[in-house]
Amino acid sequence: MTATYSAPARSYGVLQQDQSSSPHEDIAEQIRRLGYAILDSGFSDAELAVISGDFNRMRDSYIRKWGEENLRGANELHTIRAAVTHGGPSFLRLIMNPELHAVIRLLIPGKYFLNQQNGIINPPGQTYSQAIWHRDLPYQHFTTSTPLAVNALFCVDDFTAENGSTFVLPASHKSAAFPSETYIRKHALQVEAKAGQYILLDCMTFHGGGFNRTQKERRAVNHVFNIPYFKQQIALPANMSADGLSDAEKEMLGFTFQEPASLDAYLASRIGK
Ligand SMILES: O=C(O)CCC(=O)C(=O)O
Repeated sequence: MTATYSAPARSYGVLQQDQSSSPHEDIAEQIRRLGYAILDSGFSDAELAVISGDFNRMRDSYIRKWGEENLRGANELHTIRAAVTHGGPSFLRLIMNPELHAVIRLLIPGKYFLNQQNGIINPPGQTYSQAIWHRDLPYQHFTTSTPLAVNALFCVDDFTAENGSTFVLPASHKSAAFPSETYIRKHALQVEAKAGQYILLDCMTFHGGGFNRTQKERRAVNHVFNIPYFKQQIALPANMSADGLSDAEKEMLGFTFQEPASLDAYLASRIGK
């Protein structure tokens, strides 16, 4: 049993201590130490209603375009890939949210950009592709001193224990291997969050969706932001126009991180640097 009386207020033998002087720094520290945290997006109720409506519209047209049976056959029926390339301005707003970047900037020093943005549906009473333990850099077994990528799962609906809110294995980004079954049984934790919040993870934290025991779908939009050395899940710049995008938006979507196609192009990109 874990008792919850007051923790010691003083320490001895401490030569180094993290400092935190803002809510964003508190969140960044929790992600560094435990691998997960919750962040308020600051979107108003009216903005959340628009995002919710846009999510449904995007999903309907995606299924019409790619076909329900095809998507089911590919185990993709509950995932809407590359949302920003076809879903409209709400999805760019989710990517560029200032609260989100106030935290990611503290976690990833230097440049980072969007690797992927996927709508995720946790369907009632059945399993789905994300409901199994995984890292968002899957098949990778190593640890790093700072995150190489950060996962931001935007909750379109409330995430509750009943509707299969996300499970995390706290601090699992600190060990290369997937933990034992006993460890998982004892330490897996289900994170509840409100619509309009992001569940943030160090991308190496093992996590997975829970089982939705309600009658309603539970919707989310997942984002992975990574250092510019990784390729995107789907090449976003090749699938959307840069017209009307600011320089910051182009950078975040990867337009400025494409690998030069030739030596000529590489040398041209270095002129004046
Ligand atoms: O749906 C969830 O709760 C988890 C989603 C997830 O694991 C992912 O998109 O990587």
